[in-house]
Amino acid sequence: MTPRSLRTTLKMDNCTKLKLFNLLLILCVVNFFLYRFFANSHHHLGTVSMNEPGDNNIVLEVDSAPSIQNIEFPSSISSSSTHDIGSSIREATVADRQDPANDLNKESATGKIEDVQKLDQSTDTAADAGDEAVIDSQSKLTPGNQTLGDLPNCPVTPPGLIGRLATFREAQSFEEIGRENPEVRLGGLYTPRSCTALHRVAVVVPYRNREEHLKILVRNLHPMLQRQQLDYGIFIIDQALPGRFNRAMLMNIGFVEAMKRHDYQCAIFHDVDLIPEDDRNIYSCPQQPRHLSASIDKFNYKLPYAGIYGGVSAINKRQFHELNGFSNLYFGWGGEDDDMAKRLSMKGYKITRYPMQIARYKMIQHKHEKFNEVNPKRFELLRTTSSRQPWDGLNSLVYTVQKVEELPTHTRIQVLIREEDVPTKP
Ligand code: UD2
Ligand code: MN
Repeated sequence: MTPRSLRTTLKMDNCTKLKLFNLLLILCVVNFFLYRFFANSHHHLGTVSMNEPGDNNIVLEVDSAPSIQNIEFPSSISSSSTHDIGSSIREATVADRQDPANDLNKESATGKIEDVQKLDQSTDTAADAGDEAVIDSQSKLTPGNQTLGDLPNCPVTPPGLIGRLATFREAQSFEEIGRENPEVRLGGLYTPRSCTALHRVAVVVPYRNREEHLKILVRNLHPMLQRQQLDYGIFIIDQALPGRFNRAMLMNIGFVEAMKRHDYQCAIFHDVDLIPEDDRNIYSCPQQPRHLSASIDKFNYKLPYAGIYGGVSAINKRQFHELNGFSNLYFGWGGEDDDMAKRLSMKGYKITRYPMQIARYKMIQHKHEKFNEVNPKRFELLRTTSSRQPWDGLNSLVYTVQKVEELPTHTRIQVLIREEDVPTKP
C-alpha cells in the first residue's frame, strides 16, 4: 500500500466512524424516548371508578407517573436472609421524601431499584411548611410532655427492620403479650429509649366483641411498631351495647380521646382483623393521607378498587381536623370509608400507598355481626357527602365514655353511642 492510498483508507475510516457514531447517538435518543413512553403508559392508573358491590360509582383520580431513582438499600434490610423481602415497586409520594418509609424504595442486596412509582405528584398541598402534625424532627416532645434530654433523633430508616414477617395467628392473654413486650408501658404506650421518635402516632381501633382478633392484633403490632421506632399508643374504642355498630364514629371518638391524652401528630385507624405482614409498612405520620392496607390476602393481594380507603389508614392531625373527621351517620356495615375518600378528594388530598409488596395484610376470617348488618342507606348517604362534611363529623360528635381501662397492651375506652342523638341536619 502506498502512503497515499493508506491516507485515503484512514480518511474513509474516520468518515465511516463519524457516521456510525451519529447513528448510535440517534438510536440512543430514540431509545430514551421510547423507554419513557412505555414506562408512563405502564404505570398510569388513570381514572378508575369505585365499584362497591351493588351500584354507585364514585370516580376518583389516582394520579401516577413513574420515576426511577437510585437509593442504596439499607444493610439492615438487605442483610436479612431468613425473610422474603419482596419486590421494590413503590408507590412513593413526593411528600414522602422526608418519610422513613421513603428509604424503602429499594431492592435486595444489589441495591438496584427497579421501579419507583409516584402516586402523588401533587404540589404538596398537605405538606405546608409549619405543619405541626407532619414530621417534626427537631421535637423532643413525647407523649405526656416528657423531655428526653439530649437523645438524638431516631434514624429515618429504622435499623432493626426485618422485612416480610412470620405473623402470629394465635392468641394469648393480654398480660402475657405485655410480658413479651416489656418496654411497652401500661395502656399500650411506647417511646423509644435510645432515640427521639420522628413520629408520634395514635393507633385507633374501632371495636366491639372481637377479643380473639384483638389479642392477635396487639401481639403482632407491638413488636413491629417498636422496631419502627415510633412513639405510639394503641387505643381500642369499644362500642357498648345496645345499638348498631358505627365504625367511623368510633374512629372520630378514638382520635379525640387519644389527642386528649397525648401529643400525637397523627392517627392510624386500624381494623382489628388486619395483621400486617411486612414491617417496612411503616406506621409513620404521612404528609398526604395514606391507605396502608392496600394488599390484603382476602382480595388476593390486589386493590379491589382504586379509591378504597377502608381497613388501615393514616392521616395527620391537622388534615383530620380540616376534614372534620369521618361522618358520624354511617350505622351498620359499609360506606363510611368511601365517604372519607370523597372528603379527601373534595379537599384536594390524594390517597397515597406503599407498594403492594409491602402494604400486605392478612385478614382474620370472620362473619358479619348481628349489630353490623349492611347499611341500606349507605349509597343515599354517599350522595350527600360534600354538603354534610361541614357539620357532620368531629363537630357533631355525641357520645358517653363509660369506662377507661389501661391494659398492658392497650388503652380500652368503652363508649356508648345513641343513634338518636347523632345530628342528621346542620
Ligand atoms: C371492610 C373494610 C372496613 C370497613 C368495612 C365497612 C377493608 C379491608 N375493610 O371490612 O374498614 O370499611 O368494610 O364498614 O376495606 N368491628 C368490630 N366488631 C363488630 C363489627 C366491626 O370490632 O361487631 C370493627 C373491627 O375493627 C372490624 C371493622 O370494624 O375489623 C370492620 O368490620 P368488618 O371487619 O366486619 O368489615 P369488613 O371486613 O367487610
Ligand atoms: Mn374485616
